[in-house]
Amino acid sequence: MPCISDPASWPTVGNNNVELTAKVSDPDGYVSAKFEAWDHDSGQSVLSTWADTASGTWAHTTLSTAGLRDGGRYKWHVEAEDGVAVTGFGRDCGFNLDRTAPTKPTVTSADGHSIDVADLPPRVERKVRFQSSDAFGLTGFCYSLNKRLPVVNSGCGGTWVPAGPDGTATVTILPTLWPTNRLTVQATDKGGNLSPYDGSDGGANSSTTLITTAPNNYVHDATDPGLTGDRPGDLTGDGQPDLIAADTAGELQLYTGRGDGTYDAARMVGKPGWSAALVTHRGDFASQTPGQTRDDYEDYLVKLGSRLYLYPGNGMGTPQEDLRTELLHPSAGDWTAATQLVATGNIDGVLGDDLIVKEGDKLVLYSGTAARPLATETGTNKLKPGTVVSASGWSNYELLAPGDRAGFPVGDPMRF
Ligand SMILES: [Ca+2]
Ligand SMILES: [Ca+2]
Ligand SMILES: [Ca+2]
Ligand SMILES: [Ca+2]
Repeated sequence: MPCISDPASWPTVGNNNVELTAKVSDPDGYVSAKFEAWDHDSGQSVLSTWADTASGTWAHTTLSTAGLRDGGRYKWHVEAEDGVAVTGFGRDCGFNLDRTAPTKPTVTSADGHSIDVADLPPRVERKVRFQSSDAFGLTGFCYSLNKRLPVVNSGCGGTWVPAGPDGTATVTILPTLWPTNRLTVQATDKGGNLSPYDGSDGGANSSTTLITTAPNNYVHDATDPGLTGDRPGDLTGDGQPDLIAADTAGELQLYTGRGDGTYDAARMVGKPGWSAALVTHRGDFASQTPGQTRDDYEDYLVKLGSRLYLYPGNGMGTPQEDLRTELLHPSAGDWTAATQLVATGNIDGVLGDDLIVKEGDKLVLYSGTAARPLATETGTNKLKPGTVVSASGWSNYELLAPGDRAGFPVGDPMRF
């Protein structure tokens, strides 16, 4: 611990012991450092000890904080002795001892819009302010939106923001859910103590605030009669179809469509791990919200290795990796034979978006359901047997997902 004399800048320690250090020197080469520590308020001594060291090096000793007073202020100093002469004590240093957690953070709006009244729709950035208080001050807040914040002993399992001297921080969040988004916030003080949080979504120690949203804005036009969610192929909610692909580094890249056949520069929406992935999107097969089967945002069907996964989209172009579910092949052990996936939207005329898979030489249609997920055997993630729509002759053809490019005819998968 460095020697800090100004009480306003004293370090604060929590449950760890304190390592006191001092650089001491003596022309004779051998030196002993005498450490003393005491309770600043009562004057009671809590340490008096010697530590030998070579001249010019750091002497150190450990002060156990086990018997020290929570909320106490302590001081310490050092002098050097060589058995003949003493230097006299150097300046007094200090520290605070803090084992008391900061208060549970409050979350308030910082953008003039209410967070608990349906005011703004999802997919609009919001500014919110965190506030907590602590006797010795905060280092910051760890927060997570619509994802459980891991309960950890140290470090932040979510997003970290430092706290100002007033115990607040203002952050920008992007709620994507309707009607509620769960924002979990935990404060950390300078002693490393964490505000109450038990990992739950309710109860006294949930530390979760609901961010309420108004119904979504969907971009529709006269060509979309009856459409209820984002337009087919649109992953970002702007009404234009987008492209997505894994690159050679294994990152998943989103190319946002401009609507004129061109695309914005790639934006990474998946960290490395997508090497050789087959990715398709066109349709709503799942929801980000537990208990719902659809959310009107496009989702991602992905073949990774020999397995097929469904990733809910967040309406902003990012697949929700922590919410993915594996879809099992109805008969084969895995999806090794699948060489292409094409989400087609509703192609079989039966309510629900569908998936066509090129398996070897044939095309197989896996149908969706009125509730939106692909049809599965009851109580499992195993898809119901698909319909072979073409038994042979497809191994040398590439399927194109309709709508993947602006102006491309929408309809049956095409050979070319
Ligand atoms: Ca504290
Ligand atoms: Ca788009
Ligand atoms: Ca969805
Ligand atoms: Ca269908």
